[in-house]
Amino acid sequence: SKRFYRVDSMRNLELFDKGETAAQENRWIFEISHEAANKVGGIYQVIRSKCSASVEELGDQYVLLGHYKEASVRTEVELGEFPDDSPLTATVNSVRSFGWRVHTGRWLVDGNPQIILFDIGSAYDLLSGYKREFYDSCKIGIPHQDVECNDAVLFGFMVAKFVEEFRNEVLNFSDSKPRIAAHFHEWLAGVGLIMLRVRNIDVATIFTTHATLLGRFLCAGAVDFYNNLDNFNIDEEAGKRGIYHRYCMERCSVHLTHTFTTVSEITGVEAEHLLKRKPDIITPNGLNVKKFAALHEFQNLHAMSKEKINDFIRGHFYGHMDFDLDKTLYFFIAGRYEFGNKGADLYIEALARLNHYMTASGTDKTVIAFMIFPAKTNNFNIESLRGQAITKSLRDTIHDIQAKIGKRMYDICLTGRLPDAEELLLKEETVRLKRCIYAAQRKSLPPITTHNVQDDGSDPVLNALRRCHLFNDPQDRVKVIFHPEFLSATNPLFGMDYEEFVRGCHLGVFPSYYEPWGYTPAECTVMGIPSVTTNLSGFGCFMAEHIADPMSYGIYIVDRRFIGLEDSVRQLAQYLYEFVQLNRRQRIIQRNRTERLSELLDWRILGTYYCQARQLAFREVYPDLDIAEAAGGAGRLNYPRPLSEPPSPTSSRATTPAPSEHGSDEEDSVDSEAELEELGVQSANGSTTGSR
Ligand code: G6P
Ligand code: 1S3
Repeated sequence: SKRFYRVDSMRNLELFDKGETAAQENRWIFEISHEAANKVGGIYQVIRSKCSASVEELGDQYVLLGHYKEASVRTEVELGEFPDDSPLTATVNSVRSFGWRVHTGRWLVDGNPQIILFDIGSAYDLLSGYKREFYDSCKIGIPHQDVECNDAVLFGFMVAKFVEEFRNEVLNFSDSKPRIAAHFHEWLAGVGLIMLRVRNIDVATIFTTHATLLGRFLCAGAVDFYNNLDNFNIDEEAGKRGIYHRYCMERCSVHLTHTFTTVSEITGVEAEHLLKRKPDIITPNGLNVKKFAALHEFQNLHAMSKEKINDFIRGHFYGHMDFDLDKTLYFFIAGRYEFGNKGADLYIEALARLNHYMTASGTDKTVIAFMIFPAKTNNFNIESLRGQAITKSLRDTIHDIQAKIGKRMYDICLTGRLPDAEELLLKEETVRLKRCIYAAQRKSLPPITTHNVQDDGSDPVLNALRRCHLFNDPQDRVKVIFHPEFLSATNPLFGMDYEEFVRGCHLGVFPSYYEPWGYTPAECTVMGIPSVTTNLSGFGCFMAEHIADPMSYGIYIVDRRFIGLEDSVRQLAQYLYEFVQLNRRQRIIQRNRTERLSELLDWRILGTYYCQARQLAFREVYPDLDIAEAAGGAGRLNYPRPLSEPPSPTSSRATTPAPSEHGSDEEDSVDSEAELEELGVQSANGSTTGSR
């Protein structure tokens, strides 16, 4: 199973010299995607987060090519021309002379890379000619009504021509033979790769798929996907779904590229069956860890963000605040609204069981489970807005009274005596408070959704909540809130962006069925928030490979591959229940451990797989050139069982942070040296131990 990749300590010779080596070698890297400076989904996150590491490695030898979308460009890109002595400028001028609108500048993200954006509208007249050439060269016909594919053809032809022109121009700028790599992401960008290959342009090509078209479709239906990978009649399945031409574009890109990569081993196996080529290398997705790094502050950030969520909860549950916020845990699921693929079905089912376990055990804890998926809505619902208004009014009233009491107390103390109770809180202030308290009464239950969902009757999350009877009843220990919109700082209910929200939660729950990588749990990890993932997600498998006991590091991996659905639900419910039983100290220890995994997900480490992928392609295209090994050094990144864990086989079952011997109260003491070390506090013998 390790045939695809190994994580090594890869501070290799060509990394991080800001492109000096690349410039000496006349080596140029183009990265091509529709999502460059264009926020659509996961690929945007891949490219954006990688920019910093790419520029550290390649400097201005690294160039992004993307699709010009005016609205995105306005906020994401600083437009401007490249220097006159750059071969890029000569190439841009050359393609502009065809009448094409080509915009250049720098993407306003960490690393600030050069970006070239093609306005496909300016080549629209050429579409039918391009489609004909495409058909003649690879026999793929694009139906005229498929606008997305038409756009892909225009973009692909423009990119291919640009790279071809660049290949010619760059010869005028250097005596050494150029090495050019063009790295294409996903089938939508594949036409450019196909055209470079069929036109025999001397460029090394890499193609990365982040999911297969057919895989996503098949999984969204009720299909036992992973047990039938070799049984599907793939041509027929693509035809039945009306995506045959798209699937052909994808498959053609995969077979024509010099190096083929996918983001995880599991998607590699999928590609082997559905695209009929085994990836040459796996390129796992990283993050720009520096951006999330809060050093020792991340625990405080958790507490601060949690307080903001508490405020929202006070408003949402007004009239029903019969649970203790200090003993409340926040869970959440978030992502693209693919109910089954993202495992929302499993999450809700497991929450229902957790509710039962908690009620039966008589716990005084409460779980509030958020579901954040964008769905069609008619704005926020009145009840949610009213809740926030009512608590705000109470807060403001108390604030006002508090200030007045303080002033009265001061004036009375100045006279040399202590105030009586009735001098402090006046009758009219009691009346004001009573009015607020009466306004905060309600007969109805707190809503299970914050918005008016358009397809309320058929919405899968709402229906699952109804089926499982999760209605925020007072006796429920698990309360639920469906927020059918992505979070933003301007949100009138939360006023928090996604990152801040995640920091304030206790556990991210992502029990996906179809998840080539899965950025959501990875983001939790670098913020020191534990999460649940599965052995069908690229991220989950990657973590399992590198961490001896993922659970004690706050990575819970649900088995969705080798056991049945009912058993997976039970396992998830059990994980959630075990998590609920941790006391505060144990949660703090676990968050410290989770955050320590960040290095494993840093592009500065994982970017090396991109390096290796390019080198494989370079070797094929330029066999006569001396190409250095990308992955050097030893030191496989490995996370052993934490020190404070009892050694195996005592814990034959992987454990969460070892429970204290003295019970499990919230403020339980931390006894062992190792646990003190985990907490980063002064130990009994006086030495200060850090968590790093
Ligand atoms: C962080 C803060 C602590 C706080 C704790 C709450 O660790 O630094 O001051 O007590 O969060 O943790 P909890 O898991 O209960 O939200
Ligand atoms: C895909 O986006 P998705 O959420 O549709 O690409 C992402 C980036 O590689 C990946 O993280 C995700 O699993 C895929 O599914």
